[in-house]
Amino acid sequence: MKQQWTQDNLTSLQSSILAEEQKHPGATGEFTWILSAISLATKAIGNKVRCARIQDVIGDIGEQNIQGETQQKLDVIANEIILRCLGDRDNIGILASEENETPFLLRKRTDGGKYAVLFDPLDGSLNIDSSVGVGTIFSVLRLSDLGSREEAMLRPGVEQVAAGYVLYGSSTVLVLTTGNGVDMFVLDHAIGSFVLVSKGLKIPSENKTYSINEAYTNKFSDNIQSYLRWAHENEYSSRYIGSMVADVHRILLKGGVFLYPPTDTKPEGKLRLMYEANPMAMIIEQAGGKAVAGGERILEIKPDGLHQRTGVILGSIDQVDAVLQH
Ligand code: P6P
Repeated sequence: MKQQWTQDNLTSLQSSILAEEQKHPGATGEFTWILSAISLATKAIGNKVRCARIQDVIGDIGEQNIQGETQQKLDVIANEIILRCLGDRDNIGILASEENETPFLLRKRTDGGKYAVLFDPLDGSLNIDSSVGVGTIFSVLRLSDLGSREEAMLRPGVEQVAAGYVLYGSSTVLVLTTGNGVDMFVLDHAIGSFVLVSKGLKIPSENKTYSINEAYTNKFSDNIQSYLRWAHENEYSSRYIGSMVADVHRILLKGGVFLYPPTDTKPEGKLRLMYEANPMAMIIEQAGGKAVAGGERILEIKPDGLHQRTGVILGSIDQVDAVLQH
């Protein structure tokens, strides 16, 4: 199906979300309130990413985060920008970040804190010094009756009410789903707004491209190694950037399959379930694709920890199935 690109009328992120909310009687517009904070925060982060090397934002801060990864200056800056922009949204009960060991319990559900927003503030930040595309990934959950306690947030990905990412690449692209398909916006710096460029994105099939870090081939399971041998013998091409948002965005637009499987040194996988795999899986499924961890649907994994990791295989249904057949 030919990709539908809409540039004939100027639709901003806010007007697109408001139009969507009007389809739901009783919608209170509080969703727009959260997404406008995400829009503001990611515009500010994009500005910092674009000024890397001009402003002193490159390099690490000499400390490790909860993940045991060296924190980059921009990781901390991006994290603080998001916490500031989202923190004063009075319908957010919990904020949870890759960069912080424990979530921020802002307000109880009974005090209006109805949503949890989980995010990776700057995924792929180790690539910033070489100007490779990096991104912010976010997931929105409605809090259960457990109020603002952490358990209220540990819900399977099928319960997400919204998911999205912002790719700070050659253009600044926001991809968003609120459960009714996937829409894509590009930041028009001339007017300072994310403008709608595609509604109802559908992931193409029949693109024989895989995206995986082949340096770990000998550490993958036998079935992944068997798949790679088969792909090499069947005219597949390989594309791997090492920045999940950039790799997944390419898969969303062009098709193919992205894999970050468990290895013998990372038996639970590397990517985090709650704020990387789940939001990406919701976007890919909403675009007509498939997202699994081994044989299990990622969105049905029952989380038992905020920072738990998972294997990831996601992309076009035909390409994910080609992996699973090995
Ligand atoms: P590797 C970036 O550090 C990240 O978390 C994802 O953005 C990316 O997909 C993955 O790790 C790359 O990991 O082991 O291939 O460098």
